[in-house]
Amino acid sequence: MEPERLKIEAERRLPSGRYQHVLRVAETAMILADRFGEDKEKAETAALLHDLAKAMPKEDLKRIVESEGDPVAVLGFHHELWHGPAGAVIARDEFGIRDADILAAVRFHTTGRAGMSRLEKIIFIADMIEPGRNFPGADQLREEAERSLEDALIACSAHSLQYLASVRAAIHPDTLRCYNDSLSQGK
Ligand code: DGI
Ligand code: FE
Ligand code: FE
Ligand code: FE
Repeated sequence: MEPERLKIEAERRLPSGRYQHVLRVAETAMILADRFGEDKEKAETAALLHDLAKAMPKEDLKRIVESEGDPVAVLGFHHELWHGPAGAVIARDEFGIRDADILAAVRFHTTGRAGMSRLEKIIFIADMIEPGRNFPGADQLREEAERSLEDALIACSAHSLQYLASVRAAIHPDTLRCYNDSLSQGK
């Protein structure tokens, strides 16, 4: 699907602040794709789709995830974890996206997982370092992403785990597996 069409859909489904985030993730993902040898069009498509379900009511997200049998077992966790898997279903069923790598990048963009593809890593990282993110430590994550996708994944994953533990949030197994697996691929 054309990026312009995806932008129109994202704008229609999201509040303007969230839509601007999606545009910045797409720009960042294309830069990372260029830097680390991934297909830029795929990176842009996955980025424009990644938060498509973010503004949907919890009940709708739950219904969509349940209809797939909750394959990545997110329903027992905070509802923030539901919009990725739900977004992947919408991308497939409403947008006709057939590329498994793009669908995985959308599905796992919040938790990450073990054995992520290059495209999945790019979306996971771009989501955290897009220029609108200004949490403490964001610049250090951007610096890592200048040099190495693997090291940026370690840094983003560690940052996310530390944050979640600091607010006493339950950590999804895929979030943990992403971190453990990233260590074995980095420096
Ligand atoms: O949708 P975005 O805000 O752009 O970003 P996101 O989808 O990466 O993350 C949404 C939220 O999910 C964010 O506040 C961090 C949180 N999160 C990520 N992994 C976990 C998690 N929350 C819990 N409880 N457990 C996790 O493993
Ligand atoms: Fe998200
Ligand atoms: Fe994220
Ligand atoms: Fe996002």
